Amino acid sequence: MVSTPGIPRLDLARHRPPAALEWHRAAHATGISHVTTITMRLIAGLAFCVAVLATAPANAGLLGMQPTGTIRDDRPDASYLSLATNYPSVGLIQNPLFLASGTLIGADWVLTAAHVIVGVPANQYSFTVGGATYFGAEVFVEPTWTGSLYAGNDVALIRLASSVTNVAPARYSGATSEVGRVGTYVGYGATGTGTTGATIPGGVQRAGQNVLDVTADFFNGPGTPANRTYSDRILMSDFDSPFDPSESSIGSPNPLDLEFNVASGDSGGGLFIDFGFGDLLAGVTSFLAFGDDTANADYGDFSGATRTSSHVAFIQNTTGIAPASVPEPSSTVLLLTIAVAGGAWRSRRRFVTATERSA
Ligand SMILES: [Ca+2]
Ligand SMILES: [Ca+2]
Repeated sequence: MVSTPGIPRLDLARHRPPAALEWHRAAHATGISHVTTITMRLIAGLAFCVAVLATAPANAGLLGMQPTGTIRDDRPDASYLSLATNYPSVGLIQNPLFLASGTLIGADWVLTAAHVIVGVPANQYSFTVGGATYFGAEVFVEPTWTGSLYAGNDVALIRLASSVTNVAPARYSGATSEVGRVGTYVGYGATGTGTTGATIPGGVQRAGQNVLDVTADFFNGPGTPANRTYSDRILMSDFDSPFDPSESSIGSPNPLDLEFNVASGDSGGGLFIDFGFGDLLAGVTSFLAFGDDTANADYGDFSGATRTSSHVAFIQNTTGIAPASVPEPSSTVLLLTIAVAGGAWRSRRRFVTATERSA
């Protein structure tokens, strides 16, 4: 164990909600139209704040007992824990400051978030997977990482000092058709429900799902804070509530059966997508975004993950491991894809038009 209990979590500073959010709250109380409400939710989202998801380690007892990630109030914990058993390649990372998550992508390679790498010797990173704990030999941070969670470069690799032989590595994806698909987030973060937010420390593997509604550049616009640009190298989903559709900011307001939001400790965890050929690792959990002054992964908050498809060169050049090959779609599937994409484009266009009208 290389962790040091008691170090504060590394959440970024929490800011007051923007004026636009206050406007939303006031207007919503008057019962205005749904379209206008969505528009204002978007404006609130434009100024969202983010928090990194590394978390202070719980004590040993909690590590053995507590589940992870925020879940629907009306779904059993067991369903999320059960889903996680399909993703044995996602392991627990610990460094001297906090616990986080990572995914085994080769016998001795772990893909995680750049902000999980904290500048200590490689052998102070441990990775627990398949019932055993391994230690780092080298760490590699994406060279374009500058510390900005908005820039979409939050990925890093740990080369383990010894190989994992009892867990099949995940295959990572270079496919760029992630938006609109269902993603499965897997990690070791804190837990709670969409109503309470994350209130219980992490340390146990959990998985949940969400639709990857947009890439983060969707939020660039007049409401974006100065000197900030949201990157299209980030996949975003929102935590939809089964009780209140107005919690939704992007995509459908209806939650998936096992709707989920990442929370502290899920940093570096895997985001998996089935493009039709089995689950591939398509993202690395990077941050929790929020527009309500509470970075607690409650309903209405967002999950942000760095796309593996944006970092194939870094991953392949460092590890020698190529992305999974995704077969070319047949003509029928291709036509269907175009039809779906056309529908999404029309939907987005209406959305943007509504925004412009209200501005
Ligand atoms: Ca959602
Ligand atoms: Ca939504």
